[in-house]
Amino acid sequence: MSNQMILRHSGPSPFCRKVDIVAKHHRLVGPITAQDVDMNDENETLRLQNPLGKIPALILENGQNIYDSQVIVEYLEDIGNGAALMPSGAGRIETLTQYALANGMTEACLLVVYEKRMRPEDKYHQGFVDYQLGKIGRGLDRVLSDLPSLERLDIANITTAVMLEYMDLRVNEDLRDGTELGANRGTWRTSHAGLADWLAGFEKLCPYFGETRPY
Ligand SMILES: N[C@@H](CCC(=O)N[C@@H](CS)C(=O)NCC(=O)O)C(=O)O
Repeated sequence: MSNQMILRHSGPSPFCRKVDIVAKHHRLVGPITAQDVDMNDENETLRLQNPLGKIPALILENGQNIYDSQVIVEYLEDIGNGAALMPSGAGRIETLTQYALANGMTEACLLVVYEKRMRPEDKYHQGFVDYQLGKIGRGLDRVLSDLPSLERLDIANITTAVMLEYMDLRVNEDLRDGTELGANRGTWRTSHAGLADWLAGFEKLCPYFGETRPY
């Protein structure tokens, strides 16, 4: 039995970045050792730790494995020292819904990326990508019309900010081809310019955002 928790993760993963920010906020970085995952390795122990083979997964001191990121966030919130990030009281359901939207948009972004990364080129299915891009586009509209509060750090504004920068990193919803962006940052910054202002405000609120940026 180790007295360290082990976080199976990868730097660019948006779900891992969300967990990293929550761990920093709750001053839990010390007791957590981050361990990179090789997704292409069939013998990767992650597949035993989390049968879904997804990151993040957290191995507790007693050997128990917990996943997915939403459960890990709840766990860190239970044992952490920082102010609560999960909502309570008035507005709780609204904040949880904003959190669910940002998580769902992140899942859709990943499906766009995986369609390119995991499928042979001749099997690339533009209709499927467009279906995911529809979710992302409508989601951006909704985030803009129902901006997560920046009064204090919470799980909705963290997850939304991480999702937007993941789009900068990997997805350009206007190119409609699922390509990785490189220098060409996400066109959401022009199509939904108000979100760029919101993100700048979030960065001022969250000291861990820059520290966890994977690029
Ligand atoms: N719902 C999961 C999603 C996690 C997820 O999809 N992680 C990606 C990396 S960002 C992954 O591990 N993908 C590998 C796979 O889908 O097999 C969570 O919130 O943790």
